Amino acid sequence: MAATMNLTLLVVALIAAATVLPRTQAAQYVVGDTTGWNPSGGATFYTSWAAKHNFSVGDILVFNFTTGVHDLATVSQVAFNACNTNTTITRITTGPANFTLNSNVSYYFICTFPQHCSKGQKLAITVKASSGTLPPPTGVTSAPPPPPSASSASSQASTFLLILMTIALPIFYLF
Ligand SMILES: *[C@@H]1O[C@H](CO)[C@@H](O)[C@H](O)[C@H]1NC(C)=O
Ligand SMILES: *[C@@H]1O[C@H](CO)[C@@H](O)[C@H](O)[C@H]1NC(C)=O
Ligand SMILES: [Cu+2]
Repeated sequence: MAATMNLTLLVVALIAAATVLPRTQAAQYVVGDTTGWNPSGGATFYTSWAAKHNFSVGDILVFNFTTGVHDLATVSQVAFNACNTNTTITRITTGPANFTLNSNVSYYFICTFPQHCSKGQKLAITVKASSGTLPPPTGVTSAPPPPPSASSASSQASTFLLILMTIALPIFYLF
């Protein structure tokens, strides 16, 4: 009876681990969802879209746009507010574009095609601090699903599994 309960607890723990661990990996967001990256949503469309999500270091933004019709530039906050397209920091001209949020900072995205930014094709993202963990090692490039993302996540996973094994082994010896 006690052994059965222990086994139940073990199964519950394993299911919990399988559920929790993938959440430490980077998330991927399609900017504007089905609307994609263009001014058709109106002036506050991307402000509303951004407000619906929490962004963390390592997350990836997918900007869906047609090459030659739109582009994706990062700019300063001042340039963002003024829709100044002459002082871009980075610029991607080929769509769709994936942009990895590498740092715990604010990112300001605009389209540099005439009037697109002022019509609402602009997105400000604030990447929130990772809760209680060390800052990610520099130069970490986390791809979407394949590699088990940052080393902090994988070491957390290893520690968790080690603890789980330590608990699980004596339970197995009960049988
Ligand atoms: C974002 O984080 C805040 C504060 O932790 C939380 O209240 C909110 O539900 C989160 N939103 C989403 C979409 O996860
Ligand atoms: C962007 O991410 C999507 C989904 O993971 C992937 O299919 C696509 O190949 C990526 N594009 C680039 C340019 O990396
Ligand atoms: Cu545009």
